[in-house]
Amino acid sequence: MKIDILTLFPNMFDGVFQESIIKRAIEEKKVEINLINFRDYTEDPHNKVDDTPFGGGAGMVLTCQPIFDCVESIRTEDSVVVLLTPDGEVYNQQMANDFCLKKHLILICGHYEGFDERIRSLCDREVSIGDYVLTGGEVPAMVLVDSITRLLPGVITEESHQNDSFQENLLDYPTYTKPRDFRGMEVPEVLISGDHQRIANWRREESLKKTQARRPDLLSK
Ligand code: 6GU
Repeated sequence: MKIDILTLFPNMFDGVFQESIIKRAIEEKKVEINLINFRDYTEDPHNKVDDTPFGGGAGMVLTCQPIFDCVESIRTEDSVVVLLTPDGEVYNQQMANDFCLKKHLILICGHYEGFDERIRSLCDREVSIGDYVLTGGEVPAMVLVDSITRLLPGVITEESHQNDSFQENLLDYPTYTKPRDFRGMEVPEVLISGDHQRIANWRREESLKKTQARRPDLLSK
């Protein structure tokens, strides 16, 4: 998969893709990530990418020209163009599962006070990562890249995402490792029983209990 990230702040991504699983996925060519500064596409003599809003109001608004020209120069029939914006569809595991099947994602990071409404017409999807306000779409783009990359074939073992929280609209069951007794807190007996059917039943039960207690909204889906 190829992911192009359109941002005015490519340095914000330093480090995030240079550690751990994403780093390995890039090295193993499971994913190619390009940071594109759309300021490079501006035709403004002073390299401007924003302007004041028509009708008045505070702040600067990203203009159409640099983003249109940038997207039009990189998009193909295989591209899915995603705008990161707090008024987008709220991101979830189902959307990650869907995006991980695409060949080419173009992620557009909004910034400043906003962007020209006509930029939405370029995009196939608009995505928010939750009901709170961030300074821009960069952190959300990192969230999408991380959640999508880990689902790509061969990046982590298939089994690891089978059990993920949210994969069936259920939260994960509790896990334990050695020692069996830590400061009097003991590992549930069933996990040491060696009885795989009992363990599977217990995990399912614990997943359901936790989801019921913490996220009953998931169970009604
Ligand atoms: Cl995608 N952008 C911004 N600026 N804030 C957000 C967001 C996106 N998702 C949640 N908050």
